[in-house]
Amino acid sequence: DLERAKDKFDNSSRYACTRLCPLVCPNQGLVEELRVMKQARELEGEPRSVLAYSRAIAAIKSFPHRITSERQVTDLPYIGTKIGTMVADYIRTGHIPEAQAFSTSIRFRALKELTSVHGIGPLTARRLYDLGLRNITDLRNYYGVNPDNDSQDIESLTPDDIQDGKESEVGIKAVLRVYDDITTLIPRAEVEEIARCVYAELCVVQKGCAYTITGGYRRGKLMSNDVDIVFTHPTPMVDRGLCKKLVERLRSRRMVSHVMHLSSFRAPSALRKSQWDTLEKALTVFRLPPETKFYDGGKRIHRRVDLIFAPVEVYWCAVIGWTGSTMFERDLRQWTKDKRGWKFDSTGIVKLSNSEPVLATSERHVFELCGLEWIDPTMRNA
Ligand code: TTP
Ligand code: MN
Ligand code: MN
Ligand code: MN
Repeated sequence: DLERAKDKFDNSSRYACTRLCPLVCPNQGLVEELRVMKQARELEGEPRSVLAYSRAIAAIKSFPHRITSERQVTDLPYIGTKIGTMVADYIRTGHIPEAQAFSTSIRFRALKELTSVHGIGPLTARRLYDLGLRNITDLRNYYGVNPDNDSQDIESLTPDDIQDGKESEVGIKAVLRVYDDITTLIPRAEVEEIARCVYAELCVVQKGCAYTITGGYRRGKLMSNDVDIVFTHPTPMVDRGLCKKLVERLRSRRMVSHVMHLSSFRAPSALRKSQWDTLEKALTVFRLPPETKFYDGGKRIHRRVDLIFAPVEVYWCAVIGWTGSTMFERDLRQWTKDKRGWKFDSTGIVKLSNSEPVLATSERHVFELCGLEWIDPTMRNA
């Protein structure tokens, strides 16, 4: 079946949303080396170069055979002479020299560790690096934070801390306290248990909701960095304000310990800064209640859990938008604009000519409307 499906896809297409892209590809070692190059550019603030590497990596991930000569990749999109040379080096030596240099560089390793804290981006990391900070221990000293190990205590954030779009030093300190926990990968069974548990609490707040676990989990990752859940309610408008109510419920039940970001519903506006702004969402730190079986050495691990609420009319767009991968999403937006003249994002599809919404009744329906062959979530790992 998959073999047949492969014939429908052209792995030299420039749009990642028209290629099959497995989680692990036949050229995974090469991909890992190129990811180091990409991350180095990210950390040094070179977005154009980051995008070039992202595209090349996505193209290589769709190539179904082990690459044994540079000629095999020259027909792939986004592989120019520079990356072509890196591929040739990799074929010859099993490494990309520049990537090896970054991997062992003190600056690269420090910036990588500093940006592994949610809320610290490359710019802040470079500033902290210049102040002499190199690792998590340095950060904890700098911000005056102790790791929180016993932590049956819930971080008390005042209602003022959960305002629209607020991300601050409060957030960084909170993350540093639970850093060891939230950098521990989450197995699939625990992802599912967390979703069940959150849903049970949601049912208390509002009956009849539906949800899909999205993110890397849905793309087939065995271990996830966080849990992403998209919710809706079949009755229009009933979803409105639910996100905040759910978070308050979870806080009162001592399951949500930190709210890193909360945004409530806002009417679509030409002024909105990013496409994600109009869905209600909460980026939280969560712990399963004591009666559940997921313990680590007798202690419940804090997990990052993202809760997203979508109106029923755009639920499937939200599910696709939050399933990823980021490169898949990027090219899906581009494809829909180029081929349909529509704007796609997780808040829905609209015709660019007259702002008319295009409604979809299922995930497959979104693909059909956009003129795309169906791609299983596990093949969206561009
Ligand atoms: P992430 O949770 O950041 O990443 P992931 O689930 O692919 O992998 P992991 O958590 O294991 O590291 O993002 C999930 C998807 O949600 C991502 O593919 C794109 C989308 N997304 C948004 O729509 N808006 C956002 O602000 C972010 C961070 C992600
Ligand atoms: Mn995720
Ligand atoms: Mn992530
Ligand atoms: Mn997430």
